Amino acid sequence: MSDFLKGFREREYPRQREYHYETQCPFCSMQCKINLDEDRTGQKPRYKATPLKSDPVSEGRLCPKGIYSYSHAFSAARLRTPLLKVGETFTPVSWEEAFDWVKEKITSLQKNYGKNAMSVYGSGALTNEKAYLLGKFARVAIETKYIDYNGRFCMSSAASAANQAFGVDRGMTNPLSEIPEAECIILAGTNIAECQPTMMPYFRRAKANGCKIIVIDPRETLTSKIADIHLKIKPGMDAALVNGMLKVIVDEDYVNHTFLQESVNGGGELLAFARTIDLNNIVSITGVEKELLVEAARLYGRAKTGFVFTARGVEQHAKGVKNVRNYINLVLLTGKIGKSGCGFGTITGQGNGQGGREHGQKADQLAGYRSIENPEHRAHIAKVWGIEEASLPRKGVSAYEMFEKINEQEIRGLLVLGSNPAVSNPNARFVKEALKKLDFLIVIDPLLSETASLADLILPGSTYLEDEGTMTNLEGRVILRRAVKKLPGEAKLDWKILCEIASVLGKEPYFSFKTAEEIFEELRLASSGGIADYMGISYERIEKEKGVFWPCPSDEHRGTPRLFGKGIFYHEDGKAKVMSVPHHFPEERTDEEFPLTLTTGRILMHYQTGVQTRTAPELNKTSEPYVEIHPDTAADLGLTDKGLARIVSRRGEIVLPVKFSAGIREDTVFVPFHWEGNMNINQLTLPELDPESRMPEFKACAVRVTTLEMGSMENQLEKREVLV
Ligand SMILES: Nc1nc2c(c(=O)[nH]1)N[C@H]1C(S)=C(S)[C@@H](COP(=O)(O)OP(=O)(O)OC[C@H]3O[C@@H](n4cnc5c(=O)[nH]c(N)nc54)[C@H](O)[C@@H]3O)O[C@H]1N2
Ligand SMILES: Nc1nc2c(c(=O)[nH]1)N[C@H]1C(S)=C(S)[C@@H](COP(=O)(O)OP(=O)(O)OC[C@H]3O[C@@H](n4cnc5c(=O)[nH]c(N)nc54)[C@H](O)[C@@H]3O)O[C@H]1N2
Ligand code: SF4
Ligand SMILES: [Mo]
Repeated sequence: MSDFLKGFREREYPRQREYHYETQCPFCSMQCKINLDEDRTGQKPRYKATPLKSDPVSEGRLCPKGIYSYSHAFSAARLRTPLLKVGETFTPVSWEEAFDWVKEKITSLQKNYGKNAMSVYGSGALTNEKAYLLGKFARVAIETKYIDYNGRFCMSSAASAANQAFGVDRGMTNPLSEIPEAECIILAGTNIAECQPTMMPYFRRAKANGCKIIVIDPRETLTSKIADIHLKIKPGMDAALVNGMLKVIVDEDYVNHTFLQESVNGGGELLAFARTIDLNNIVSITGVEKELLVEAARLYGRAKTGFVFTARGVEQHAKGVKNVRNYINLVLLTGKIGKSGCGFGTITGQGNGQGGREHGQKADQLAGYRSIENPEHRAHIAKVWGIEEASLPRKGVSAYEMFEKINEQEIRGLLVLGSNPAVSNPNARFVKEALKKLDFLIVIDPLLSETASLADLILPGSTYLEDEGTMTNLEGRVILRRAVKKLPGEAKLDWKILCEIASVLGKEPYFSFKTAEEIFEELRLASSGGIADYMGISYERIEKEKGVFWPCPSDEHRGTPRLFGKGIFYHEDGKAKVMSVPHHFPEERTDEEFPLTLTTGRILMHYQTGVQTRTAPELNKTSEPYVEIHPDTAADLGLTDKGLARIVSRRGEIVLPVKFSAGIREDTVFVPFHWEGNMNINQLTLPELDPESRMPEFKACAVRVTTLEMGSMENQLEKREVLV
């Protein structure tokens, strides 16, 4: 029996009334292991999730999303048959009809408009096997250059910055177990207590050992509660704030000169730049207190060990890459890397945000973190796939830019797997309108997301309980999730759907996989010799060793829990790079008409666009959409706590209940992005993209907040017409 079938415990005991599933939470990058019990006797609560004590990552903890993560998988809302839109309504069809439809549509589209008229959109929620397969599917089955994924909105700025500075992009340079060894930790734009809650005890342990924690965030959050210093920064001003810290570190000489000389390029220039910084100017443009900034720089500068962690607060900006480069400058200038308790990390977001960005669903990338424009890399992958190198497409465009191409009708067909782009893209109104222009949209999803509701064909896919495969967590540890539950109705495994579409398109020989493990075996070969080298990682090893850290180039290799030992980096000369980052401001500055800065993010109880977590009544109960605003700002605007406010940007407007918080900056408002339709805050966000990573500016745009009676866009337009 194959490992895949062995995973089907339910199938092995068909008449059982109590079921036990060993799985892991599908949501964030911690990937906590779960024991899920299902009772069909009616004598106990139907589902009960408990943590797995032996899990070295979660150490036996689960957050509320993990506890209720069975909700969407067992939900009555699960899609059970393919659904074809006939007129305005979805009609159930057989898989045979669905595949015939797909074949006809893709073939005739490409005949009329060329191969690149069809496009593919993936996700960091997918297993490594599916992410890899989707990259191959786009290039070999569809033969298109247009593939990208939701990770573009997630990890791309940090990925570019780490590649530039270190020559490799692995979220954390060290395992979680080293966090308690640090004397000082900087948490910049990362709300770990709500977004990776089971990670918090590592920081509490550090604190108990005397570690000082510095939080950099425009708001007080559950995470900032553990801070010794909270720098309440103006959104978008991280690069400037770090320049202030660099100034103190250089002037007071906490620089590790030996390390800088031996292991880093660009040190001299950065030191000279830091000396020119005017601290008073930094204080006025970042909105933080000078004493606190200086104290934070001293704490980090003087500490013998330390970490800097960033997340989307720093990265989701039109200059997100430069922001992260500056945080990495802090690490390299003080030499706090490559040793125990010393390093850098971008806190990975999605369950497989890490692996999802390594194996080829990015527009410019092939498996093993290879480049699609590099002749040697192309040749390696072409050989593994058994195709001609010349037939491999070149690089495409980033996620949001795909929707621009859809709007221009250069792209006319789209297949989405594991994402809800109609809601998660910036400037969502534009994106929705663009989607409506497509000749056809195919969505593979277990649930009816807003994007799926716009589709011409929905294919019922799988959830984490049914689907086997590996996920790479925030530490770079590759872990295995077994399939434990049968699919509902006629739903199919995602990877089987891709293989069957490939087969009807005549590409069966390249997609004849029988199990997820077979896909992984090919991924190992494809990644071999690449930067993200998985060659030495097997399902058997992962289970035996409770995960293996990449790079792991051979069976004998032990894996790499900590990167950059002995100060050796991944650039050809073995050195890391620092660079000076002059100050910059958000792309859209506030003005009289739009005087406040809107920043967006997450809350504990919901996950992303909420499609999955909204199926859990327990999570819904405690969380409604809202706009967080300082009471003084609200008073000036005539707003009351729990009353309604209208929020208007240059791209759209939205009405939300008000939530007072004395912990947020007075010039800033915060809205979580977990809701669809007219509650979707992305109707307001700015599609300005980072020139290097193509990350949109989700974390800062100019808005006006008013009572309902005032300031609607229509009023504004009327006013303008009167003026004209
Ligand atoms: N509960 C929950 N957990 C999740 C998710 C979820 O949807 N819900 N999603 C997962 C995913 S995909 C991701 S990417 C991660 C995201 O994890 P995080 O990045 O930690 O989450 P966010 O809330 O997007 O942003 C973090 C913080 O950045 C702050 N911030 C805003 N603007 C700025 C700024 O200009 N500078 C600085 N320094 N800070 C700023 C916000 O106030 C916020 O507290 O979470 C993962 N975990
Ligand atoms: N304003 C604002 N916008 C943001 C962000 C922000 O901070 N602010 N953050 C951005 C970030 S970091 C991210 S990661 C994106 C996330 O954005 P999305 O990826 O669009 O959001 P999700 O809600 O995770 O959508 C996942 C969809 O895929 C389905 N799905 C999940 N797992 C699987 C699977 O295994 N198979 C199949 N077939 N389907 C599956 C779910 O049912 C759901 O419909 O949003 C981005 N958008
Ligand atoms: S959401 Fe993250 S922290 Fe919470 S249980 Fe799931 S994997 Fe663990
Ligand atoms: Mo993300």
